[in-house]
Amino acid sequence: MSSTTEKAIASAEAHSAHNYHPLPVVVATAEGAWMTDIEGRRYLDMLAGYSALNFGHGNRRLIDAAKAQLERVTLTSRAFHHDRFAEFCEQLADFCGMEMVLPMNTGAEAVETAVKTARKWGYRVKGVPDGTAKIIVAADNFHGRTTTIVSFSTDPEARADYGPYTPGFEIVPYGDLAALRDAMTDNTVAVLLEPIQGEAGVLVPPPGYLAGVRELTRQRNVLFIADEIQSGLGRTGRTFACEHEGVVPDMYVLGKALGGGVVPVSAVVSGAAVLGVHRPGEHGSTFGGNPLACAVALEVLAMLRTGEYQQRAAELGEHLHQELGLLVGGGAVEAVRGRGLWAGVDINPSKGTGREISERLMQRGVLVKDTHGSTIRIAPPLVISKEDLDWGLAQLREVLGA
Ligand code: IF1
Repeated sequence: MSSTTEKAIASAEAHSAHNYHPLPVVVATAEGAWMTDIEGRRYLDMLAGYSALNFGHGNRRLIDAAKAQLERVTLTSRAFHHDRFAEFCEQLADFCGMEMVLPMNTGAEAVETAVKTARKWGYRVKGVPDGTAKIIVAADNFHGRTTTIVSFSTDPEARADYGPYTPGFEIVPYGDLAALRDAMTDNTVAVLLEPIQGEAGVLVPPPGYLAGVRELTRQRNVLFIADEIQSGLGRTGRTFACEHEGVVPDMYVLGKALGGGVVPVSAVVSGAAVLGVHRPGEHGSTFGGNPLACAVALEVLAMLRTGEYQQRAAELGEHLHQELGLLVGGGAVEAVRGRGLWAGVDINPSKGTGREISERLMQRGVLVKDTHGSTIRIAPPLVISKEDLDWGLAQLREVLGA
């Protein structure tokens, strides 16, 4: 590491809370699937901002849409209408096959919105006695970092020392339909799940699970809330990860890629009977649904409408999983999970921790992120070329001595 990079990192450490432990790279510019650091070294981005950068860095269409909107109007607050709002909500609802949208900014805010909406729906529509609503979630979930959301996390790192915790959540093992059925009561208003668990290590549920959840929730008049913040909008080779099982939830929670890697944009999308429960003043956000956010997200939707990104993720994803599959059993890799351009790779601990593997990949010009000890996550921008993907995989093989 050179002194310029060292200085930049030392300064960040001196002046920011240590709630992250970033790889020692200081990015200055980026384009497509590539980032360049302050010393001119280039890196292949195999993380894509946890799927926020599905369309790559500096995507021309998205930057142009943002620039055009910057010159018109950027913020009005929801105290007034603006001329991109209706268009955005109409387009997003239609794109999701739903009726209503409630726009927010970050993923955690959208999850909070889903939780509040489900509770209110439970009291006003389902008829659950006030203050008794229960929401069922899965073990090893990751839905964000607000006080309420970490209340139903099972990850001590994310949860410890943040109590007292919000009640009203039941945790069941992910992928276990019987446990879910047993946990349901008359007070259950919703089941909130990631259709593929990201932070847990890109965990794909057993076949039939999501369809089973859909069936159980329908039978018990319970809302099925799919947190597609990371899995949605092309990543898995389909628009939504739920589609792999032909499942349509009652509510989509979207974020990350919806903002095109340009601005934070999140939303809850559902039928009118669900989001229709809110009345003026009962929920909101200063920035949610702002003109700049709507303009960028509208361009994201136009791009996704063509299906080309989903197809790319499906094709390149098949290639990625084929190549990673070859490493399994060879001593270096214990397991590979995922769908589309999204993989969790369990490294044999004898090869190093996930962090060590990530650092060695960084030295070779590839950026990934570890999770839970010996797992690394691979999620390149969907615009990555096959050649670049192959080059990145070659670096992984080198680092693993495979
Ligand atoms: C961090 C993980 C990824 C998410 C799902 C909601 C949110 C997230 C399914 C909240 C956010 C992020 C946040 C980021 C790390 C990251 C992450 F490792 F923690 F799990 F992507 F894999 N639902 N995921 O994945 O969205 O409020 O952040 O916009 O450092 O917290 P947010």
